Amino acid sequence: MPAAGPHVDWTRFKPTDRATLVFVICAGQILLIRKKRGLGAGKINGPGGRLEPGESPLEGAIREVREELGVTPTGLRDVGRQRFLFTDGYGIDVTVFRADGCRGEPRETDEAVPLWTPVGAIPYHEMWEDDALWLPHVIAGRRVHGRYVFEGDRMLSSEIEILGPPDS
Ligand code: 6U4
Repeated sequence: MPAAGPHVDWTRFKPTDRATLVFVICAGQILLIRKKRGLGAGKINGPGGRLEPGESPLEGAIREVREELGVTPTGLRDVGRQRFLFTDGYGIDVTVFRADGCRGEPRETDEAVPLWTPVGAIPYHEMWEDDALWLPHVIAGRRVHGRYVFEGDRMLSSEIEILGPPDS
């Protein structure tokens, strides 16, 4: 991973889209998905997606988990914000939530295949490159803010700030 990458003035960052990611973590397992379409199709990630107009991040997070896996996440806490700028100019600002459970049994949909995974066996090599930098902190109970530049699938630079535990 390069220590330095393209210089970006993040104070002027205007994302094309705002989105969410949700990691349900309970009983030593984390609920991941194999994404079937959209940005990052084929990769493993948490459920989530772009916000609809007028929707709050919390509302969008719950809606996306319902749409992608047919379950309702419970006990969501905001665990930070990850911002991504792609070299083609696309930008996405992602609010990340941790959830302590879900109502129902996750099932495969047109958008995703559910993968309950032991927290000690997360397949980072099949995920976006940035996840290995910040998801371990979320699992350990911390909040993390991050800013990344990508060229397609390749991470060119990263800056992360590790914060304390989420407000309860
Ligand atoms: P459609 O196909 O319009 O329903 P939607 O589910 O709204 O798609 P999607 O899935 O195409 O949105 O893209 C947004 C998702 O991609 C968000 O959940 C965040 C995720 N994402 C994008 N870049 C990422 C990255 N570098 N690392 C990461 N998640 C990323 O962990």
